[in-house]
Amino acid sequence: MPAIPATPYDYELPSHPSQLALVIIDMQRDFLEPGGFGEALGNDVSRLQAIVPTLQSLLEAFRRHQLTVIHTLECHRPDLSDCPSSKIKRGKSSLKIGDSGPMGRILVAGEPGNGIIPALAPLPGEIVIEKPGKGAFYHTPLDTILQEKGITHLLMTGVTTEVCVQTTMREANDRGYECLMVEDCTESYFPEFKQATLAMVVAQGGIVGWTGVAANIIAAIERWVPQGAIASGACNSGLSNCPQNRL
Ligand code: TIU
Repeated sequence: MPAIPATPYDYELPSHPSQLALVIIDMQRDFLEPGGFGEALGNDVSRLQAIVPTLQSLLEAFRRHQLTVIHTLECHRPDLSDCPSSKIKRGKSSLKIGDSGPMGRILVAGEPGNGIIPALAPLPGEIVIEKPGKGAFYHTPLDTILQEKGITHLLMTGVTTEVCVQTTMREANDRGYECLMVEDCTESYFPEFKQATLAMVVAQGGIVGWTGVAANIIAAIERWVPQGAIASGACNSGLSNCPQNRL
């Protein structure tokens, strides 16, 4: 089986390309642009932009070869019935979840600020998971979808490294998925937390999984699936945000 150079050792790809998915966590305006949830929490959101071109290249490689792509959004229903009061109350910001900000209501599904940034907007056929928690498996159909599609290997990307990306990777690892965190396709508001997360994932012989870089993954995919693999078409709307694919 082809393998990707990785830490703590090579990451073996599955026996068939249909068993691999790219998971893009929460690349939303709420986290990457001023006026959203990330800034309301007191963060400098500008530093998350750095990964966008590299993540675009990885996404394009997956699209070119018709491999499975899964986007997630952290969001809540407009009535906030899926948001624990502890999450609303947490922090000292004057702008809380559900409040109106410059990009609409903070972290509420369907608001302009809650959408995925245009550079990474989902295409028809790509899976979009709306999640109320930090982990993408909590109160979502993600595990069922992965099982139904026979997916065993996940490449983890997105923001923020130590919050939603790491939580999701740990959830996936406990469920038996072989996960690799893509170092240059994930970012944190705190560079030291990103480095710490990468280190703790691979410690103890890969206790949570692997880390690797996008260029090595793209090169491996180009060698592995030159003809393209599996299309997961479910949405024929032609709309770039493909809302009916949201799960
Ligand atoms: N605050 C922070 O770093 N992250 C989040 O609240 N959500 C995600 O990581 N997506």
